[in-house]
Parts: sequence; structure tokens; C-alpha cells
Amino acid sequence: MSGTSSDNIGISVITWFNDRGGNGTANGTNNWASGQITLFSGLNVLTVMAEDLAGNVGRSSLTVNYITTDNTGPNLSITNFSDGQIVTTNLITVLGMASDANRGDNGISSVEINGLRASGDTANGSGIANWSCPIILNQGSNNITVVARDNSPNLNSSQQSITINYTSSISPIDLFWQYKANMPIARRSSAIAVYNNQIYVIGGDYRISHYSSFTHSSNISVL
Ligand SMILES: [Ca+2]
Ligand SMILES: [Ca+2]
Repeated sequence: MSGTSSDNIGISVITWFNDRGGNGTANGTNNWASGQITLFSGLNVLTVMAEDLAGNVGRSSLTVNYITTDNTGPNLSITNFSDGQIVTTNLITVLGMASDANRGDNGISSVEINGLRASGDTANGSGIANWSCPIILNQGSNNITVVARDNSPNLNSSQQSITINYTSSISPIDLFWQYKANMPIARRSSAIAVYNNQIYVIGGDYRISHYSSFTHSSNISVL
């Protein structure tokens, strides 16, 4: 910022300040220059003051609208469930965090889980929204999609998706059976699984004498 000033007895000093923060003394008097001024996103009122040799002050202001473009979605994470997790209750509460810190610092305007607004889903500036949302699961596979939007004019979004498998009760035999179907036919008559520190043997023809055939043991999954 630069300009001119004049006075009947002479100028002693030119100073400036930004109402959003920052101030300084300009170089020169009749022809002055402020040097670099740091602007903040949004409106900045810059005021220049000229003081004459008698201590009288004249001032002039201008408003600068500093527009920053945010094209970056916020950071988003689901903190209490992982992809593919198996649960035995159909009512869960999904927890997570969203923040626009270092991604525009425009805050969080919303977090939606499968289209439903979460609780605690807003934040200002670089703050963190610790959101939560109860979800009712269907039997079997459930897709959980979380969309967080920042509070910039663009409402930039980020998305995370996980699958949660709900089964009303876990039967190790049921769980294991799908793996058994992938086994070589010769081995389907017997199979073994370890679940919750217990060994389950499925089928009636499991004998130690079959040990030499266990070259196919990579098809046996430990749950
Ligand atoms: Ca004067
Ligand atoms: Ca952003």
C-alpha cells in the first residue's frame, strides 16, 4: 500500500494498521509506502494515519476483501470400526473425526452417515468435529458411507466407506462353511477351524493319517 500526504507545517510519521491484525510504520511521508501487509481471509480494513509536526492526525481507510479459494475436502476418519468388521448387535454407534485443518481451515459444516446427519458434526476453522451416529444394521453385509463437508463456499467433501457384517449370533461352523466350499473336493469331508481359541472339526473323516495329504492346507482358513 502506498500513497501521498501533505500538510501545512509538515508530516512527522505515517503509520498503518489492519483491523484483522498487524500494524507498522510506512517509509516516507509526502510519498509513503507501507511495505508488505499480511491479509486475512475475508474483509480487512486497512487504515493509514498521518501525523503532522504538531501532533494532529489525519486518517484514511480502505477495505480489502481477500478471497481464498478452498478446493480441498476435510480430513475424515472412522475411529471405532474397521472395514469388514463382524458385529453381533444390530445397533451400533459409529464414531469418527473430521477436520479442515491445513485443508483450507474453513471448518466442518456437516458429516453424514448413509445420508443422516451425525451428532457433533460441525467445527470452526481448523477445529476437529468429533462426530457420532447410531446406525441400525441389517442382517449380513452393511455398507457405511461417511461424507464430511468443509464450511467453505465450495462445501468440499471427503468420503470414507466401510463394510460392517452383522450376524445375530456367530456360529463358527456357519462361518467356516464358506471356506470349506473353496477346499479341494477330496478334503471337503473334513475340515478344521480355530475360533475363540477352540478347535472345531467339521465332518467325520478327519484322521491323523491324512496328514500326508495336507499339501492343500493353504485352503484351510483359521477364523
Ligand atoms: Ca497540520
Ligand atoms: Ca477445505
